[in-house]
Parts: sequence; C-alpha cells; structure tokens
Amino acid sequence: MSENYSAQDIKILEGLEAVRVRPGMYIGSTGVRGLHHILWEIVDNAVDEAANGYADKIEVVLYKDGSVSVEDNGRGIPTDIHKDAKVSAVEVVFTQLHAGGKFDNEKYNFSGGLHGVGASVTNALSEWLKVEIYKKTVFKMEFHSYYDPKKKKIISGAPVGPLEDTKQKTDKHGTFIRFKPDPKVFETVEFNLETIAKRLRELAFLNKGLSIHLVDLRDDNKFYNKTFKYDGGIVDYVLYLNEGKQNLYPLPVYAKTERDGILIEFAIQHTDSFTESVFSFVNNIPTPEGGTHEVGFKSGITKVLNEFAKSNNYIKEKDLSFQGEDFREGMTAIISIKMKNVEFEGQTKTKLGNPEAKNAVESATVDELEKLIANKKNRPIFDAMMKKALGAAKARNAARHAKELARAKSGADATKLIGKLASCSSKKAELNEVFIVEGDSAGGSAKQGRDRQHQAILPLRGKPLNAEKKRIEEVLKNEEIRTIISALGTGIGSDFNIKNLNYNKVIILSDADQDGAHIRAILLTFFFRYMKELIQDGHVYIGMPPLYKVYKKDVTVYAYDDNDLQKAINKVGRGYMLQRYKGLGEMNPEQLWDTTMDPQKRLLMQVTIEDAAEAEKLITTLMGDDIDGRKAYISEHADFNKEDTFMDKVNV
Ligand code: 0RA
Repeated sequence: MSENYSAQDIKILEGLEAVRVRPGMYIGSTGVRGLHHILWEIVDNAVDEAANGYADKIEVVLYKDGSVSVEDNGRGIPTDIHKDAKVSAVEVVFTQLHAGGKFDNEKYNFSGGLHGVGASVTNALSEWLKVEIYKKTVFKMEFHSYYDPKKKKIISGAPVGPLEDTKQKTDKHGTFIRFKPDPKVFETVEFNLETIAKRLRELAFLNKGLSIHLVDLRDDNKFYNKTFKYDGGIVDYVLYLNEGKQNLYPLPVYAKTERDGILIEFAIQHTDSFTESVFSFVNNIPTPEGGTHEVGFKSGITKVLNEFAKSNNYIKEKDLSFQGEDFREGMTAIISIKMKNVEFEGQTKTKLGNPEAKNAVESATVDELEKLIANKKNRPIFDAMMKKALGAAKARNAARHAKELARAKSGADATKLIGKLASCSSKKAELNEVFIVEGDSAGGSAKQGRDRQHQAILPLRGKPLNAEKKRIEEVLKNEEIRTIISALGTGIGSDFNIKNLNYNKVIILSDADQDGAHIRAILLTFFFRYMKELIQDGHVYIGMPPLYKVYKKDVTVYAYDDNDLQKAINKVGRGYMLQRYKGLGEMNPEQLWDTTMDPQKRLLMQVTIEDAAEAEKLITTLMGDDIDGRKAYISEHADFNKEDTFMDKVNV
C-alpha cells in the first residue's frame, strides 16, 4: 500500500504536491481547457513516439466513469530501474516533474512544446492513473491520490506499489495509460468529444500515415468511433481546408526538407477565393500568432515568386509591382516544423520566437520552391499563381482609394457614416457595449429601451455584404459594413488595432429565424475575416431574444427555447396566454430591455474560436458557394453543438 511505500518516494511526491497546490501554473487553468491539457500531455507522448518512427497507431477511449485512455504501439516506456532515482523509469515518468528531459537523446528529441509539462502533471491531477506496458510481457503500475487524515492533506499521484511484471505473455508492444481527472481539482471533468476529435484529426494530418482511433463509450445511445489517418499528411490537410472552394490547380505544392537541424514541411494550394489562410505549427503545436517560422515561410514565397515573375516578364504595366500579400490571395497553406528548444512568445504563448527558425525556413522554402519551378511539369501551377497574383495586385492598386475611405476615423465622412449610430454617453470603452440590431423597427425599440449611459445602438437596414465572396474593396463599398467599422473604431485587416475599440462588448441582435441567422453569419464572417482579434479576445456576443411570452393578468414569464416554454407555462399556471415572437420588432422598448438588453437578466452567448483552421473551414463551408458541402457539414455537426463555440453561433 502507498502508506508504507518507500520513504524516498515521499520526497519525490513533493513535486506533485506543488502541482496540486497551483495547478494553473502547470496547465493554465482548472477549467475545461486545463482538463483537456492533461489529456494532451499523454497524447503528445504517444505522438512523439510515432513521430520518431516507433509507433503508427494510437487509440484514445473515453469511458463512462469519466476516465480516458491513450494507447500507442511504440516501444513502451522503459521498465528498467532508473540509475539516479533507484526506481523504475516508469515511476520516474509519472512522479517527477519534467521527467521527459531525462530521456533526452538524439532519437527522442523534438518533444516538449507548449504542453511538455509531462505525464507526472496528469498523474498529480488525477484521482487515479493506471499504466500498462507491453514488452513481451505485460507490466503494470498504478497511482492514486487520496486524503491522508494523519497529515491532513491530499497525497497526489502516489504509487500504489512498484512496477510489476505480471509475466503474462503478450505479442503487443507499446504503452497504455488510463486516468481519471480528479473532480476536486477541475471545475468540470466532462471531456468534450468535439474538442478531442478536432485535435486528433489535426495530429493525424500533421503526422502522415499515423492512425488515430477515437472511441467514446460514455453514452450507450450514442456510440462514437472514428479513425483519423491521412496518408497524404499536410497535403491532405490543405485539400480538406479547401473542400468546397474552387482550386486553381488540382494538387497542393508540397516539400519536406531539413535545414540547420530543423525539419520543415509545407503544402500550398491556391483557390479562387480572396482570403489568405496560412496555418503554422511547431512540433505539432498550432501557432495561431505566427512567429519566426511563418515570417520565413512567407518571405521565402515572396522572394521566389517575385523572381519568377520578373524572369518571365509577368508584369507589363509600368506602375504595377507585386507585394507579398498578392501572392497569398486565395492561398491555403500549412507550414509545419520540428525543432529543439522551442521558445514561445506572444499574448497566448502561441508565437514562435526562435530567431534561427526564420532563416532556416526562408532558405528552405526558397530552395524547395525553386526546385519545383525548375520541373517543367509544374509550370501550369506557377502560371496559375501568377495570374492570381496579378489580379490581386491590380485590384490593390485600384482600391487604394476605397481603403483610405474606410481608414478615415474622423472628419465629415465618418460623421456621415455613423449618423445611424445612437452612441452612449459614457466615454469608458471598457464599460460600454454596442448592439448591432437587425431592422429599423427593432433598432428604434432598442434605442428607447436601452441604458443610455453604456449602451449604443446600431440598427442595420439591409443585409450586410457577405465578406466571404468579395475582395475587401467590394466589402468596403457596403454601407452597413462601413458603418460598423466606423462605430467600432478599430480599423480592419492590417490596420486593425484593438486599443481603439470603442466598446467592450459587441452584441449582435437578430431575429430567431432564417434571415436573422443569415445576418448573424454574415457579421461573424466579416469579423472573422477582417477583425479576427475582436473574436479572439472575446468581445463578440450573440444576444438571445426570447421566443415566447407566457402571461396572465399580473405575471409574465419569457421562454428562450422550447424547453423553457414548458417551464414557463408551469410557472404561470392555469389560464395562461401565449405569444410567440416572430421578430425583435414585435417587442416594445420595455420588453426588449427586460428580456434581451438588461445586463442583469439577459442571455448572451460569447463567440469563441478554439481552433483557427476549423473555424476557417466552417466559414468557407457555411458562407461559400458549395451548397452540398454546407448541408453535409450542418447535418454532421447537428447534434454535438452544445458547447459554446463558434460552431453553434453560426447556426445557419
Ligand atoms: C524513452 C525511451 C523509450 C521509450 C519511451 C521514452 C516512450 C515513452 C512513452 C510515453 C508514452 N508512450 C511512450 N512510448 C515510449 C525507449 C525504451 C526502450 O527502448 O526500451
């Protein structure tokens, strides 16, 4: 039993105790993110084993009891006695912080990134953890956390006994780890299937040929079982992201190479869209804030394509020249690198800081693209890129004027634009909110019903333009869009500056019908394309007007969905009357305030983007031309949309 397990262990366990005391220091938070973090620690180890060529299968299983397991078919965690620690290496892995580094050798090198706090942190924050190692025989070890009444404290991740060789023969090789997150640590211990599926799919794309099997056994009525395996790796990833778009050449351009000890892999494909979608990764970890590798990649592309354009006389006009952004119009690309000693920077520590990565990636990108250009067979691809970039450069030239218009933050022009805005009296942006309201009549009610000090109202007359299908110049011609830009104050695209945001909350208020959903989707698409930080920083909300009013003489209860309705009816009791709201316009100012705008009572949904690539794909699918794709996407995602993510907000 743990109580009489060797004294030396107790010392080691002090590390795990520190993790219990300050979990946030190790896993960021004890919310749903932190919960998944301790799973990623275990998954990362298995993926490392695969990335180093020792495993090609991983299975993740979610169980009814709240536990989760990760199995790989790799070499198995070493079972021998660790020289310094004098206990098994397995025990070291699960009880010593950062034990990953103990195995630092040439073969096991690219591990440890954003996660990288080690399996011991997962153990420390679990009720129990069981490990099995398959190496000719089955080895087993178990850890648990429990309250020690003598010491009056919780002992975390203590071995129940030493590593045991059960002597049971096995043909398998690899590692199986199952653990149950401790509800005493986490605010929620319910794993999110969608979050896990997305990350595992991403990992499967990033690790060509790796088969990742996900099984959810939690609900008898909803058995889920899916295998992610992509023999094309990041080429498949780019094709997946471009599904439903019109490509300009059928197969992505792809290269894989090594430079200065950094493994570099990229895939590029252009479509006829106008947006740039570059997704970068370091050691399988997404870097949505970019960093040196992304900078090097982009400048490599610009150099090669500029050179190609010059030597083939693509530019005939005198006053025309290419800029890097022209080559990236309609470009979907993945740049994935693997390197040692990564340093992350930025607000969310998702930006690569290593300076050496810039030159390595840039020169590798130049060399690899030049090789591809030299191959005559690829000529149509690079011709297509030139044609696309020419269109972009010409439009950019012609559009300078339109852009300048949108940049105007003061002066007569802006005043005219924001004429429709009923602003609030407070000048403190952090306390203020703006409601973007569908329709003039609802806008009128909102203006009358609001808290004038802190709530501004911006009524939308027509439908704003769908930003997905147009170049920025077209988008900016749309008056509704220009009004929104002026009102928010931040500017857009490369001019965007969150510091100039006039309102802490931007609340979209549209009807609970098809049209309302469409307007919501259009606005979210616009924010996503041109003000991404607004969403990333959590400023965008969806207001939730009620669908029903249930009332009798002196009682009124509002219901926000059909479930709510039954409750409301029960509350009001016999002889109730029912009104179904078809639109915001049917509510008078007081009702609108009571149900939808009053910060004390209203229901708001915050719009979040957990995963940039998936959000990107979602926008393309929902707002693009491919109707079949849209239907398929909606039906596939129809019933696990309960989480408060971008997904269920764009409820088209
Ligand atoms: C270091 C060395 C060896 C294997 C591993 C680490 C390893 C760790 C994990 C964690 C999850 N799955 C894993 N698979 C392997 C080599 C061991 C040997 O050659 O005996």
